[in-house]
Amino acid sequence: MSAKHKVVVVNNFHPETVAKLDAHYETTHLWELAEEEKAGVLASLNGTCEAAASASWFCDPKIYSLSSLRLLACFGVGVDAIDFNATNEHGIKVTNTPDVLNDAVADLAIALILATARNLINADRFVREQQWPNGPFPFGQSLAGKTLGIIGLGRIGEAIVERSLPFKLKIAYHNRSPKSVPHTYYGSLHELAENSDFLLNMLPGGTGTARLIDASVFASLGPNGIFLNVGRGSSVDEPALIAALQTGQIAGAGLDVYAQEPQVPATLRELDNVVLMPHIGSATIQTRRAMGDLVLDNLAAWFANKPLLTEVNHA
Ligand code: NAP
Ligand code: 8YV
Repeated sequence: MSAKHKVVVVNNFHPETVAKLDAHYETTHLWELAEEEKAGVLASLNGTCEAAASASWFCDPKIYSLSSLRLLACFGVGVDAIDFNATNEHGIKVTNTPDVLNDAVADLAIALILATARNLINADRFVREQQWPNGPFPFGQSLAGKTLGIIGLGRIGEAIVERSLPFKLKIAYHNRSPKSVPHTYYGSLHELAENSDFLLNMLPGGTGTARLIDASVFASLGPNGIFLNVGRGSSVDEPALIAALQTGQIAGAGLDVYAQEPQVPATLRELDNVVLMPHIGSATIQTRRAMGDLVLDNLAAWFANKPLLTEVNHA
C-alpha cells in the first residue's frame, strides 16, 4: 500500500470534512498547535507536503512559510482571507467552492427580504410577549411590483433572481459591466439605490470592494428603502449603515455579514428595524457537506495530476 499524501489542515472549517481529510491523508491540524510550535512543524513538512486545506474567509498566514506548498484548497467561495500576493509569489494554486452553495445562500437572501418587509421577527416577539390582545400588529410591505436591486449579480445573485421573480419583484443590478440578462443595469451604484426598494449586496470582499456601500448610497436608497447584506461586511461602511438606520434615512436592514465578525456592534443589536443573522447563508447540512466534498475533490484531482475542478483565477 502506498503512503498517504500529507495535507495541512489550517483551521477546523467543517469537522465532518476534516474527519474525511484525516481518513484520506496524513494530516497536520495547524490550529491545534501552539503559536510557537507552528513554524517548526511547518518547516519539518517542507519538501514532503504540498497541499493544505483552509476556510476561505479566514486563514493562518503562517501556512505560506511552507515552501513546498503548491495547493491551497479552500472551503467557501469568497476567498478574501487568502493572500494572493503570497500564493502568486510561491506558485501556490488556490481552489474554492463556488456554485454548490448558491441555493442555500439565495434561500437566506429571500428569507431576509421577507423578514424585513413583513417585520417577521418583531411579529413573533409581539405574539410571545402577549401584545396581540392590545391591538393589531403594524402593517408591512408587499413585495409584488417592488424593485430588488442587486449589487454584484453573479452566481448567487442569479439564484436570488430565480427565487424573486415568483414573488413578482422587478430586478435591477449593478456590476462593473452589464451582463446579457433581461434586467435593468445601472452603471452607477447610486442610481441603482435610487431606483430600488430592496437593495441587496452580494459583492465579494477584499480591497476592490472595501466600504463601497457608504453613507451616500444609503442617502440614495431613501427612507422607504431596505438594505440587505449577504455578501461581505467589509464592502459596507458599517457606522454609516447604523447611522442611516438610527435616523430613518433608510427604513430597515437584513444582515447576514458584518465588518468584524463575530462582533456585531451594540448600536446595531439594539435597533428594532434590523434582522440580524450570524453568517449562516451557506449553513445547511447538505450545502456544507457539498462544499467539503468539493475541497476533497480538488485535493484528489491534484494528487492524481488531473485538472483542478474549481481553481480561483486571481491574476
Ligand atoms: P460571483 O459569481 O463572482 O459574483 C460576484 C459579482 O460581483 C460578479 O458578478 C461581479 O461582476 C460583481 N463585482 C465584483 N466586484 C465588483 C465591484 N467592485 N463593483 C461592482 N460589482 C462587482 O460570486 P458569488 O459566487 O455570487 O459570491 C459572491 C460573494 O458572496 C462571495 O464572494 C462571498 O463574499 C459572498 N458569500 C456569502 C455567503 C454567506 O454565507 N453570506 C455565502 C457565500 C458567498 P463584475 O465582475 O462584472 O463586476
Ligand atoms: C461561509 C461564505 O460562511 O462561501 C463563503 O464565502 O461566506 C460562506 O459560505 C463559509 O465558507 C463557512 O466556512
